[in-house]
Amino acid sequence: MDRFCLIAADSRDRHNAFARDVKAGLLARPKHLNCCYFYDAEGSALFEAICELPEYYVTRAEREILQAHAGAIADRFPQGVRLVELGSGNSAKTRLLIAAFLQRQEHLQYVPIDICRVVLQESARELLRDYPKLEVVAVAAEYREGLRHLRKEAERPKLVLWLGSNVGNFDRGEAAEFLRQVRDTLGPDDRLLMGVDLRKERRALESAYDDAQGVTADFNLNLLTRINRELGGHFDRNRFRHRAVYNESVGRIEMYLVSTCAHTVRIDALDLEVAFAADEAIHTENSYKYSLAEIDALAHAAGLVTEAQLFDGDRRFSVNLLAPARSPDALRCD
Ligand code: AVJ
Repeated sequence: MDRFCLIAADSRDRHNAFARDVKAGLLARPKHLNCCYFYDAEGSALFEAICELPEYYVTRAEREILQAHAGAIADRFPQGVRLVELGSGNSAKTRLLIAAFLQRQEHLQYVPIDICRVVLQESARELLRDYPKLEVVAVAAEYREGLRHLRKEAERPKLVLWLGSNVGNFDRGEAAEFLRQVRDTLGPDDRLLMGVDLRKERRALESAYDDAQGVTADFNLNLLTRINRELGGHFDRNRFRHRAVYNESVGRIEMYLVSTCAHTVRIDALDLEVAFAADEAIHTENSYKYSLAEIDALAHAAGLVTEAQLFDGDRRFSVNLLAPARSPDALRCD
């Protein structure tokens, strides 16, 4: 199929990185696991289920914004612009933008970058079926790898998408540093469209990350199942419970897997025995929330300026259109 191409990182390298990170994280105090490992095929499917939950307002709010503004966003770009998306997942909301651009230009190249190859392939198939004028260059890779891809093709006109408040998984300083690297791949007419979840009252946040049906708990616990399958782990999911708490002073949801009793877990491939005390937690995710001032500070620290800031009707979520700030050198030349 000549409208599709997949660029994938070496699966052996990724397996080794998983083994190394799990070992380091479970030997650390406090114990932690990197949230990028949530997204195996099962975890990605569970995340898609989260996006449909009544409590998880994030996806709905962002979709509402894109529905209202996709056309106006597309109007700002010249013919022939490409869409590059970091952490594209199933690209469901991106369809709104793809459709808007395809109403304005004959062809569109879309470059989804995601760590889950299964999801990339599946969603690319559906996109190509639904949009005959679309070309998909899928990149199965982590953000770091994705940045390398952006750098390689920096000079081609593009809109970079970073939706879903994926930025929330980074500490604030790391987020600024990552965004600065994204900015360095932007030409003067290129833009970044970034979805950022907003600070809000504790109750709404904590139920969004600890839903009544227990889908988020399953999503969190799936990390243990993945370790069992891929690394010969012997975790018993019944001995752990999901915990999500809003740490208001730093403005982030923290997710944990908490051991319900004192016990030891063997992981064969790591030749490791991990001891858990009763109530000992593994920290598995941070999801940072932003005030408007914090979004401003983030953009500024990354060398970006806000061209447009869009909200859903309840002002729970923001979509930010960001341009590279003109460097002092460029100003001097004018
Ligand atoms: C994909 C990182 C944006 O933080 O809201 C959802 C992941 N974790 N429920 C988020 C997630 C638990 C999600 N992000």
